[in-house]
Amino acid sequence: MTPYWQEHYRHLKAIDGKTKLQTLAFQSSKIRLYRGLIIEGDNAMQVLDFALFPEPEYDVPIFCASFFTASNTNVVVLDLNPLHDVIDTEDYKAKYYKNLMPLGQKYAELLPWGSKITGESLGFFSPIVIWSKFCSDQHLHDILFAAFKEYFKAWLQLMDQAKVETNASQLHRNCEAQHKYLIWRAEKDPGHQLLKKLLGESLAQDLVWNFLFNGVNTLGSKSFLDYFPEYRCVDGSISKKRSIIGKSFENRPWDAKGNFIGANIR
Ligand code: BLA
Repeated sequence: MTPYWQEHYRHLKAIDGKTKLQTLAFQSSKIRLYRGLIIEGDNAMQVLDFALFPEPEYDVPIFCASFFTASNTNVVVLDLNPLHDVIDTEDYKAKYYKNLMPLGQKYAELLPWGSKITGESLGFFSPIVIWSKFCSDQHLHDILFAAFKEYFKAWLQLMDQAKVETNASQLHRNCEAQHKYLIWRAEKDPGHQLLKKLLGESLAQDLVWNFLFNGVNTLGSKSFLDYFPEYRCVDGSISKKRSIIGKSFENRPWDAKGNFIGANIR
């Protein structure tokens, strides 16, 4: 692992003079970007946003941990976000998630489903996603930490066993899938409002586009609207709305075998 070009973002001070933001990033031969952001504010506000992106030669899922805590509420996403479709097709799901379903099922029973969620986000999640909201409780925090360790270990194993892709069209497909994911999060991640409040508009934009979702300017040339045309306003700009289809999925839309049992999200 080599430290990445992160010095500029290493320690950031928020406008309020109290909240501290720290980042770290690395890369290695198989991992394009391994980065984390920690925020510690007053009133016990805490954020961990941790993600690992494989090199496009590997179609391994993206490791994603996004934990937000404030005034007793915890908002949690922990997942191996799929690079390719796991709702309508079987092959990618069988390749990476079939063996992980018991792990996902274990934590689906221990942590409550977080209720309704931005519909578009579901398309980026896997059958083992942990999407949860709960009041602060040491027992649930311990479960979440155990889940984090197990998911991370599972991801490292997938990465270890991953075979390098040499087929040019498959490589392009991996690149584009990662680019679509990055541009979705760079444009619509729910953390942006808070980052803007803490850092001001331009530093928040810089952090999001150049650090957190690095690769968004290099892995592909399509625009957000090319991938998500439903967000186009009449004047050609991107709708400011976070979601076009709104929030849905009151209950977990995956069964224990990894079949999608929710309503159509397209
Ligand atoms: C809330 N974060 C959320 C929600 C989701 C995610 C699904 C619930 C709101 C919703 O339904 O949209 C996370 N959404 C994701 C992830 C993906 C996605 C991981 O589509 C991946 C594809 N969260 C952060 C950071 C901050 C943060 C860095 O990652 C703050 C700096 C905060 N997340 C945050 C806050 C909320 C939230 C404040 C609650 C506010 C809200 O619901 O809009």
